Amino acid sequence: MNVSTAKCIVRHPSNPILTNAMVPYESVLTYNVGVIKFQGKYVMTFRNDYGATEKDFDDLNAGRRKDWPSLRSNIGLAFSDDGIRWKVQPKPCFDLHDDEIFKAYDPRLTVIDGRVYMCFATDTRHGLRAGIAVTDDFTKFEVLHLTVPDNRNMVMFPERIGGKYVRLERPFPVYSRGGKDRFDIWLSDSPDCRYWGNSSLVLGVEDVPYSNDKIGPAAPPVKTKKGWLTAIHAVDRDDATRGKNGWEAKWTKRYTAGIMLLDLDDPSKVIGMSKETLIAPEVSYEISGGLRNNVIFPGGMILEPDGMVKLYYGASDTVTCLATAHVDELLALCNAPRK
Ligand code: BMA
Repeated sequence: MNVSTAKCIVRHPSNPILTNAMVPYESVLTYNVGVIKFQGKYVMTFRNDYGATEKDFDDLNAGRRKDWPSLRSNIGLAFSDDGIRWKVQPKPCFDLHDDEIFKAYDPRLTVIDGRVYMCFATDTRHGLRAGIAVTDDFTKFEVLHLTVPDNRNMVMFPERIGGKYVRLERPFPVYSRGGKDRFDIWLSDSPDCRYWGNSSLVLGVEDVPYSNDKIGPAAPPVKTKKGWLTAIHAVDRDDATRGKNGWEAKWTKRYTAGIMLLDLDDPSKVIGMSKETLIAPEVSYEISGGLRNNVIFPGGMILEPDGMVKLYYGASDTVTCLATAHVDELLALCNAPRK
């Protein structure tokens, strides 16, 4: 499968914009972020993996150790004045673990009615559950909701639609989809952000020409005149020719980013979608030197007043990067109908 990055995408020259060297507490991987503009600043929450070093993985690869280093995760917080240069705060802002929940990770941020909602994934004893927490100050978080397993990659729309909170999500159906990854994007709504229902299918993996495995929501949607513009991630897998690529023993998947447009009034309706990838792994920090090379995992998208879009993504499950494009070019890629 040939994939490439759309011509309108510009990778920022300062990439990677977040690395573990910028984190003042234990950290080995800093990736998969949520980003918002809030109270005059850019705010980022990021997945911070710790509990092992690059040397542990080198030792594993060289046969000097046998066991996979046990990585733990918490969620870090960073602020920025320009969305490019980030200052990581002295402590992680969110850490969920108890007898049932092992960890929370992959945070995505959305501001709704002046409050900050953070969607996240959790690994638990009884499966993977997606959660939603709300905060006003990034210090105190109230967990409003956790799905039943298995669900992940949840993102919220930045305003209520038809009076309801709305989210995109990615459940993991197994039995009815052949017992392997054939995972799709769904939408649900809620009157209060705690009880969710009215679920409907938005996009099936078979509708995405550059995926042969699974898809998922990536960054929370941004509102444009033509519709809700939102990034997705898509996986293509090649077990026959891909082997070790990164610190892991075997990594045969590739994660790319795509872009689609949803109807403003009925966001379960896809009204435009690029048939080609938006960002494919191509440059050094995306294709080499990481935990799992060839992973582009967007989690934050900001539409600036001048029409430029900032897209933040995890690269190689190791660092965080920024790419930009003009909103009109992204809409053109979606072949948006004229309104
Ligand atoms: C997904 C999640 C992400 C990760 C991606 C690529 O299933 O675990 O956190 O970035 O795989 O490894």
